[in-house]
Amino acid sequence: MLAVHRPVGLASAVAGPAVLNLRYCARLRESDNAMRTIFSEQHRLRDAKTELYGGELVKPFERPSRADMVVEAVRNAKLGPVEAPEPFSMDPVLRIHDADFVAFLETAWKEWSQTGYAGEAMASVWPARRMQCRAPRFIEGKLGYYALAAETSISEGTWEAAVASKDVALTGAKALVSGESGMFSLCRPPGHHAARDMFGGYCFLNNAAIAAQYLLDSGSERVAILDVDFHHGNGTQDIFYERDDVLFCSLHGDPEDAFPHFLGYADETGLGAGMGFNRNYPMPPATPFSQWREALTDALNHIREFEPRYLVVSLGVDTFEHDPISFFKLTTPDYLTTGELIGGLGIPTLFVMEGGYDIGEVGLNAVNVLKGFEA
Ligand code: 5XA
Ligand code: ZN
Repeated sequence: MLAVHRPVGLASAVAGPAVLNLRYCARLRESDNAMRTIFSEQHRLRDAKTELYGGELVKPFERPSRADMVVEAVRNAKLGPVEAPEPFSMDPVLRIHDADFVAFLETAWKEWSQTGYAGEAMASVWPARRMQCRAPRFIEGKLGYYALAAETSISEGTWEAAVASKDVALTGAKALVSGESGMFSLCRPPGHHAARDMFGGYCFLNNAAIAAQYLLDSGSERVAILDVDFHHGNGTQDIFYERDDVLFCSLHGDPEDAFPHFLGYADETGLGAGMGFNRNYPMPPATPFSQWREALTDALNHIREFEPRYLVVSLGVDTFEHDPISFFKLTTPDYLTTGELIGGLGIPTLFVMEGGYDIGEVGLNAVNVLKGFEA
């Protein structure tokens, strides 16, 4: 990618005295190319035992080994250093999520386990059409009020893992502000389905949205979010739908056929000031890379025209041909091309991990995007 935004320290060192130690220069160039990965061991605290899938309670597809496979692939590929996140306060979270929703997430497991229920906390009743849309007192009702889907249980440690995951995103964002040109926030649990006041689709706090808002709050006028996860980023769309400072582009399985079903159609283009700043690219079952790439190219053109200071990529690799819960046909080499195309924008970019459930390949596919970006 274009070296648009070199870390300040390196820039001044490179422009330093005329006589330079060549080995030192080579090391500088190496580390300049290395992409830093932010990763928290705390992700393992999110280790639910059950997911509602096909009418059965199964072992969740979104499991700790996913992130472990990705960080192993990062290390094997020698992509760059793997660093722990720094802790942030809840202020950046509250810029995106409602306080009552955040309080609910924080206490949901305790409230649920105190009832004496044997299983994990899952929504089973909703404020459906013509019912009252308000949060009741009892945890069963609260779950239905704040959940957008039933598959995602809240288990012990979920809140702590979600908090660490947003720190992973924010640490990556902070590094961009300090001058990095590309960062990988290996978030888990993922975030792009989480709306202002809803969890579901394995997501609790919207890491990408929190990072994007942090980048804006750090003094940039415009930030773009490109969501390449197989599923529509309904939460991110919902959060920024009426705003013109964030362009949201999402490539995903057609909601006629794919989760989350009730958002992600092409005619959702934004509202009010946000009109024209939301672009959805729904695609049908068995979509091959050739077709997906056309959508990506179009989205990248819109991002280029928007001239954002930063780009946040919701990086899901459940577009993979062998993903167990999705239906696109991307192959492992396609992820390299994807990274190269994104890198061609020359915009400082934060990659935020979202989905991808082929445990054997999730690491290689994610790392291929990052390697392509760096190429
Ligand atoms: O990106 N979102 C996901 O991968 C989760 C989909 C959940 C489907 N029940
Ligand atoms: Zn997904």
